[in-house]
Amino acid sequence: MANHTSEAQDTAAGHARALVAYLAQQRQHLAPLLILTHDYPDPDALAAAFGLQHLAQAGFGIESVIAYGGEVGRTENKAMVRLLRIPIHKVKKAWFKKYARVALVDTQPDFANNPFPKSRKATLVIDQHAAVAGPNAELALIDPHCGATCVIVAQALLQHGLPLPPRVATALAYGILTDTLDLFRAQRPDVVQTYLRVLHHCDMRALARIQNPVRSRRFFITLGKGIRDATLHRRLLVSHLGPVETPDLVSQVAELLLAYRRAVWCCVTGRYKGRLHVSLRTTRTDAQAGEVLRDAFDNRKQAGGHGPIAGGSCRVGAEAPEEAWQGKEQSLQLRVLKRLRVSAKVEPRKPFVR
Ligand SMILES: [Mn+2]
Repeated sequence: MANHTSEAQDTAAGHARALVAYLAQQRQHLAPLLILTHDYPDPDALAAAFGLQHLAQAGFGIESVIAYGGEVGRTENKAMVRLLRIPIHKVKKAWFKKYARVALVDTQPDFANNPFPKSRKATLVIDQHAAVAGPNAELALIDPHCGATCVIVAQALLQHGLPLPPRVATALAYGILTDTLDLFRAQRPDVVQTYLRVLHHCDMRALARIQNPVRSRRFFITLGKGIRDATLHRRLLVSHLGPVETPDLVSQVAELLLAYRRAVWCCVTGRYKGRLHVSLRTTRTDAQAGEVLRDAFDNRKQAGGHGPIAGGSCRVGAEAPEEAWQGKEQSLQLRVLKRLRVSAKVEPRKPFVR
């Protein structure tokens, strides 16, 4: 089959049509399909995978398995998987031999945030992140303006006219909400319309429980450290969490700290299993945080993002001495400061310590 990459358009409808047509045409050849999310999957990735699995199975009789690398870290995401009974599995290396057909959602074959073998061609790619090069896939549906990857899948489900089970609808609604900051970042009317159509089928009680989960003591200990450690360099708030229970805490703390009235940018790091995880957030909706963070890494492929959201990680080594960790944290911080043109002469201060 020829390579085919659809261009971004005014609505996700074209992509949704292409997805439905592809599944219909290839239905005899796609099973068993491995649906792969990015590592440490977020609600959008989980919803896109769950929605695609339902569309493939209920619409076309295509069996599939959902897999992810890393962990489901955030308390909200764990609640989402548990309450909506999303059948996800930790990916095993052998599965890339076992499954001839692999669909990537919310990520792309050459991105560093998934374990897909870089030399291999994917069957299907559905993503909202701008592609540096055309993804190596039989069908690539890339839409950088759709708000959330699961919007493409949701539109395909609605177009096909399948009944939307509450579990799937709830996942899709939550995926759209989290990736668009409660629709604030929904750039197109069709994103909001898709959300409203999906919301109609939601389990609102489950949605509320996912959005307001009970949290562990460890969460508050890490949050406390993040607050105490935070330093303000002009409009950039930086905090190094040290060892974290899950890398997802890094982005979560970054999002919480960004609410500080004097912060326009927030950069948070955390150490986890030999890697330094970094999250960068900004209140500037027109900013390209991914570009800023990529410039701060030795290897640009270790970071990525969309709009005001960026994340990345690099190896330091589980046995590395404290100085090595601190050195990496400081060099990253310096590069972000420089990239955001914050003068090194500005005296940083700790805004949350008396
Ligand atoms: Mn996404």
